[in-house]
Amino acid sequence: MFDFSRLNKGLEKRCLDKLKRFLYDEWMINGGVLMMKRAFSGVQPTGNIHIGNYLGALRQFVELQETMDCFYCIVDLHSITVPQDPKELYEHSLDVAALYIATGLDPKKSTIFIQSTVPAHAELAWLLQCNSYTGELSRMTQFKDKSRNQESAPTGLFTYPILMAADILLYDANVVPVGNDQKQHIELTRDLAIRFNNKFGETFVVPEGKFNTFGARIMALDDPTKKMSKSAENPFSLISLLDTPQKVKKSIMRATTDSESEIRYDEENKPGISNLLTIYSLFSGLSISDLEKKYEGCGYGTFKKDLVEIINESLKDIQDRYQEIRKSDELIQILKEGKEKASEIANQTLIRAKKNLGFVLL
Ligand code: AQP
Repeated sequence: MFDFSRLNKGLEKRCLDKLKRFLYDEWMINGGVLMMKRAFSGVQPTGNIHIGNYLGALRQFVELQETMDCFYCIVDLHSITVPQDPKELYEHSLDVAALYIATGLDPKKSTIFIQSTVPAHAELAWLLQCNSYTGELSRMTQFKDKSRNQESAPTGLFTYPILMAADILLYDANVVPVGNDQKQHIELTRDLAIRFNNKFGETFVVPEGKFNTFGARIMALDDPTKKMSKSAENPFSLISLLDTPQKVKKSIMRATTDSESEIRYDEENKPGISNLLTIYSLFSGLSISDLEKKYEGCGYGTFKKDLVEIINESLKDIQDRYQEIRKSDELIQILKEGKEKASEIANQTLIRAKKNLGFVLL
């Protein structure tokens, strides 16, 4: 961080104008101060992280920590929008934290914390709720999907996109790395921030979503028209980062394909094999066209067997690291430090919002 306002005014302006032309995407000038941009994202502890979460979101988290000031959260308040077994919720929250680290997040570079340990999330969500409308929430497709076939859905399921907006806005995040199932929620967050700023004065940074261009939506293995999901009923529809090699093999060998045998990327006519090609490409680093050439004339069986090996190799490293960290005191220490750092920043934003709303601050 460099404070240009310490320079004399003429020099400050010249330096800033020159710098702006050379700034990388990851940097910004805020109030005369050159700063790293900030990223925020989270994962729900609704089960074990699957390869969709990993390829669509977590790998981006790890990349971004090299160039941005990153805050990554285990969003337990979101997970209770659907029923959770308390014992499982507790274990899954620590599992997700350990998996964050096992997949490459470095607590020295990223702030890792559990959402419910920072009360400002729930408080800001209320302030935003009072400035949002049932009409805009009714349009959220995730609410429609998750409440389908329920006569009366939990209120939290309806309002959680506002909690997500609060999560992001509390940290003045410029960038939100997510899978593309979250596009609509990021748009809502932007709308809420702009509305609040217009009504009550500059309060929030308006964030942008960061979506992978490829692999932003990994599909379910048993039904490639639906996204892979932690809470799916069929365990073979997903591959969790903690799955055994045998479970990975079963899931891939059973994965829905089509009646042809040609290994070709065609999302519309061959969604199953296209999904498997995407997964193969992301784990191996080989392009889709390289894979199509490699498997020309081979049947689905050979392709699937190789894919099982590639996935198992990648998961082994993650699982070894996970075993080391999961039961260690280090994990709790990392989460405590994350809570402290996150609270400091979140409380500043919350105070700004309350002050602008006209609340008495004592
Ligand atoms: N299938 C997917 N492909 C790519 N990215 C995905 N994400 C989720 N599913 C896929 C991204 O992973 C991050 C964490 O997701 P989440 O835990 O906050 O909630 P979710 O999107 O609702 O994920 P699940 O797995 O489907 O959980 P459940 O079943 O509990 O609802 C997000 O960035 C998400 O975009």
